[in-house]
Amino acid sequence: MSDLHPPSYPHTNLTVFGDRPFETIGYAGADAVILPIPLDRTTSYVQGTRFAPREILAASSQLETWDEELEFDLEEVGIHTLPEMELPSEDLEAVATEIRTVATHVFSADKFLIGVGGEHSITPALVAAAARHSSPLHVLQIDAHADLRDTYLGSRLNHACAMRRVLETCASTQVGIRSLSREEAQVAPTLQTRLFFDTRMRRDENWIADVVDGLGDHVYVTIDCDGLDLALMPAVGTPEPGGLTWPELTSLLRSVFSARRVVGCDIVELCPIPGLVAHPFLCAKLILKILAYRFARRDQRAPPEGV
Ligand SMILES: [Mn+2]
Repeated sequence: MSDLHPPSYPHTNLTVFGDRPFETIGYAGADAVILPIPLDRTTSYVQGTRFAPREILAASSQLETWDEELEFDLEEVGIHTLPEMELPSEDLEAVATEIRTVATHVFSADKFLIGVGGEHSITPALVAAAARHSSPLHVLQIDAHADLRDTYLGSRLNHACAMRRVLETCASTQVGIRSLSREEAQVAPTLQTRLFFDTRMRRDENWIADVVDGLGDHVYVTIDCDGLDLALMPAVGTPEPGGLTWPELTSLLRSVFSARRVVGCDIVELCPIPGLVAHPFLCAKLILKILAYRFARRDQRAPPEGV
């Protein structure tokens, strides 16, 4: 069932992606919908993910609409930014239900959803909504952490359990992993997931092709900011040395979007450092690249030979 009206839910501020040059269209005509979800409940080391959506949207006003890599103007894409969710103060089950309801509304209207977190606990609800619309779904996770714990600090909905919950919905591929517990390492081979450890990616120059080959037809991409090189992205609550460079991340995404139908994505775990705009800007630019890879013509999207 498709609904041309935007989902209705409690919300706080409304800052739109890219400011006015991008906001050319209302919800009904939008190809892509941005949903700010400022969840900051189970972050285990440093808190601050609640500030990420508004910082990312504020930074996005500085973006150019022209993508030089694909020679594509983002003004050709109908982008609609929904207001920032005001999440229920009760338990995380209520939060997950609210996120799943809103996301289901958007996916049912056949729109490409970009969830802007917030902590990683938002992902299972977004994936559950995406899987109802596009099945079978496959999740590609970019992250330093495997997030495969069954419970953490007494909760199954903790951000350290995000991928374990995702695997209750669909299979996954995990990229950039360099931090996991012994319990996670032992259980991983029994789960429907493929792990690409950061150390393997350093040794295997064909890792991007291997990642893409193993994906299903319909893909959801979840990007935890700590999957990136710590030197590039220190604004995270649980930092880990190593990680993907910007060219590695964008090459991977370009290949995935070129080869598969990506139905939605999220960017999570940014923990802005006061006074430093580089990290929210990186996330805003990442959204721009994702939109270009998703909506440029197929012949523009294909990576150059040999990449
Ligand atoms: Mn992580």
